[in-house]
Amino acid sequence: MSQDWPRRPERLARHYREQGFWEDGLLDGLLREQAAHRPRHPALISGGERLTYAELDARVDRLATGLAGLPLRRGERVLVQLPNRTEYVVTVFALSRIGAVPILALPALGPADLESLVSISDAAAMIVAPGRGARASSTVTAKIASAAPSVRHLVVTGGPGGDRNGGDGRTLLWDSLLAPTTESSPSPDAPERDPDDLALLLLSGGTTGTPKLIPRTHADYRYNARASAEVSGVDETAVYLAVLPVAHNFTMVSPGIVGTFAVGGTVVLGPDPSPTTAFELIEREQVTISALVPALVGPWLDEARRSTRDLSSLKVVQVGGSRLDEATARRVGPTLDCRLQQVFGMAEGLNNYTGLDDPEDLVCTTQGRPLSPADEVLVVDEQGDPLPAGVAGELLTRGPYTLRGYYRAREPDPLRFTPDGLYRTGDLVTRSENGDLTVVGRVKDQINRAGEKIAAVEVEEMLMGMPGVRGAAVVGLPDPVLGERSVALLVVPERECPTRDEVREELLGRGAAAFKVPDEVRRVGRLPLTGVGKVDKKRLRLELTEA
Ligand code: OOB
Repeated sequence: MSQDWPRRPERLARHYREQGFWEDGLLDGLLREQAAHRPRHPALISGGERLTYAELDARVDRLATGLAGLPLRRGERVLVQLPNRTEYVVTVFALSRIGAVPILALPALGPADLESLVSISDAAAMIVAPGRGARASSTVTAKIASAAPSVRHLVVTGGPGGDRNGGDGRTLLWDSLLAPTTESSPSPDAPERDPDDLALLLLSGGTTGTPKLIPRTHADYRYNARASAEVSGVDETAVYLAVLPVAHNFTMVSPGIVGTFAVGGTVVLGPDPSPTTAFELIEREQVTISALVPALVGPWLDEARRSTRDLSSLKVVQVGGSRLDEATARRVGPTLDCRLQQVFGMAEGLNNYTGLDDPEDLVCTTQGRPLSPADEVLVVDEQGDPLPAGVAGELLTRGPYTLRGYYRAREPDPLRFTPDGLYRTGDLVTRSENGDLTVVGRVKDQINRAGEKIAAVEVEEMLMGMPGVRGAAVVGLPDPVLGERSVALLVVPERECPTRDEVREELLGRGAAAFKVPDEVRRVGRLPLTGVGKVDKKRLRLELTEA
């Protein structure tokens, strides 16, 4: 397996172990450990269901037994696309328990994305929720599963409105995989596993058409989780409310679900991110911490002024995923009567946090500092030379939980990694004398729409496929609500320019996720080009914002 992804050089790995950054445990071991320490402590609350650590751990065992019996084997990849429900948590930890590797797919991903994830990873199984409209109905998923030669099993969870059968008779029901509980039922024989093994594959925001998979190990993920819990003040008394999709790295590990389990706290899964749903849960479950993207902050603050819910248990609201503007940041603390914590993270690894005791100004104007003393960060100019404090440049990083290369990348990618193994984040930042980072933009060609990342090239390629389209460029423009809205510029010399509705139809028809449909479609005479003939996005953005 090890040739599928680059491990850390042995010298660094030893250093991370000796310094205590990497411990010996495995990802699912976190639950086992808590089930031993505090069996009756509430671990997971979702819908009407409340599971203690002992109950959650036992359910993970039951599913692990069922999955092992399929069979699924150590090291095999399994695509998981599930909503914020108990099944997601049980599935991820059960796969981990048998040494299989979950690929965490956000619910918003469309069939085209799922198809390429399955094909890059040769996934042996897909575990999905039943049909939700046209997007990824079981029928569509069943089609993907049967077309992909590697996929042996399609597992569908139960649930309201579920078309329980994919139509081909091969579909298994998630519930049917739960092995019966009997007093004597042994835990599944845990296969030999190593903390340095692959634990999860996460999805990169991506700047190219094909999605990239991020290899994360047991040791690196556990460290990310535990250290994040500490800087977020999460301990066994914490009640973490997950409102963002559970498959997002922010919700998983910063400190999220895994960080909360690492210290024996309680996780509450919110079925949707609306403030009314969230506030009801905060009041009922005495939630202490939650995590939002900037686009949700405004609606939360508005609702807080109207709402009669008691939110006094809330101590920390984390905001990350894209840039939070200072004015909104300043309203969070007073309106919700809690601490704001900005989180600047990436599924590739590096997490930055503002401190809970930092002065107000710092919390509202910076995106925090690296989580670990072992995180190396550099801010460099276009030649790769380090810049002094206060000067904006690209952020490069290397550390105990940051990847060294993507999963099954054909060759080392000099655009994303330096020869020394530093990850080029593509983020433009400034760093203060004290090491606080402020995100000022991106060098990579990606649009950050309300925290969802759109690779411009991918959308451009689809637009170029439309009749009469000779040139296409997609750029992000500042938007007060979305952070960035996506604008498609089309060169259509000889016929009517497609309308936004036509573009939407085309993209959805090609299986694209709805958030990738441009917010605006404009016709242009030509696109500005750089010296080497690439579309000059910098100039384009400038022209558009000045226009
Ligand atoms: C998180 O992870 P991803 O992988 O979806 O996106 C990472 C990218 C960063 O490279 C940066 O461009 C942007 O999202 N970003 C921010 C930000 N947090 C992320 N830009 C400005 N301000 C912030 N606070 O988005 C993610 C992963 C773990 C924790 C938090 C966020």
